[in-house]
Amino acid sequence: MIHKQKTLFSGIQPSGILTIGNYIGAIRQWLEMQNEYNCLFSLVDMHVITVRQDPKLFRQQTLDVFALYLACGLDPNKSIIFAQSHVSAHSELAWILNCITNHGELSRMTQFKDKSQRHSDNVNVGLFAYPVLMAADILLYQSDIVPVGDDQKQHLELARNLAQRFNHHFGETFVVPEPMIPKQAEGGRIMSLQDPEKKMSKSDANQGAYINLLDEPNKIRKKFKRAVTDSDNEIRFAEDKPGISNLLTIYSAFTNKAISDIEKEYEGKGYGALKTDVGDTVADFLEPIQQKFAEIRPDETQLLKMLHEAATKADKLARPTLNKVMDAIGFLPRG
Ligand code: ATP
Ligand code: LTN
Repeated sequence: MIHKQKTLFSGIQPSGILTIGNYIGAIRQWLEMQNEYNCLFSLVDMHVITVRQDPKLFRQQTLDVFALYLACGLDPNKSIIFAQSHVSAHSELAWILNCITNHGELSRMTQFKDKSQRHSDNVNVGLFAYPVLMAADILLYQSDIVPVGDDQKQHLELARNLAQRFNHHFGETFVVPEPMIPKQAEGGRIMSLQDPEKKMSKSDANQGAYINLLDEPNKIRKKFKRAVTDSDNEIRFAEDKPGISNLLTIYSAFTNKAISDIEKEYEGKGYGALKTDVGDTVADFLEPIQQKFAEIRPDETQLLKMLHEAATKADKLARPTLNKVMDAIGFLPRG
């Protein structure tokens, strides 16, 4: 179905090379959506600095992630693909939304609790207010739909609450966005290969825990071979078998086979066979993406030009919302 009039917003932090978790949980949906909605896909770089970054590396990584978006098949002629820091309305709206957000609702956020533990030497106010900036990203474009992985459910709920709260106090201003989250068995939450109770994350200190989209084929195979599983040797999707269930989810995502069919296919076979096949499948799937990345990544001038053009388009869409918000609050009009 075509929903040309509907707006979709999503973003990934360029905090490292994307993992297959990001691909399955987010990008795969984006590729389908870009033909059906008015899409904005952002490199949410302002979110990245809530954790300390090396400036040189950060700049490179942001271009890496942009080139990866393109290599995966996101099309700048169909969607607006831009860097959050290039559109200043994001931080302007975030400040305003900060002023209608309660301290208590932010201190309940799981990601904040997680990250402040992991970066206990740098628990900054930005990390705390991160979900408010995310709400600003979404509300600024009057987004109808936000496709994200399961870990972002709580943040999306906050964005909806803030939209409703603002509308209630200052009059109808924002569209209240709907989340679009794949179920866990459909890849809403891909787990770490080393600790299948934890989500796969590109900033994991243990490289064996994730497959990134630029990992070499042999490295991919090795990481899957070493994936942590249980010891009963039965290939079955079950809550008490998080390692095997995760491998089944990944295999299903990259082959489009139903998990129940994969279970049948592997009846009587050992974990080794499944691990080898998942490794081969993922390595083969990523090969053309890696080739495309190698082609486009070197031309930084071109990449920047594309980002600048997109930022101009995003800015044009964002300004009217910001003006409306500022007017509703009672700021003096600008000259
Ligand atoms: P970081 O490790 O830097 O916190 P991350 O790898 O968790 O990052 P984000 O940039 O926070 O990734 O997330 C980008 C998108 O990818 C979000 O929509 C998020 O829900 C989705 N995503 C991230 N990790 C997973 C995962 N393991 N499974 C499914 N979706 C995921
Ligand atoms: N918080 C998200 C990234 C993110 C995002 C957004 C996703 C920032 N702004 C707006 C969707 C819409 C994350 O860490 N995964």
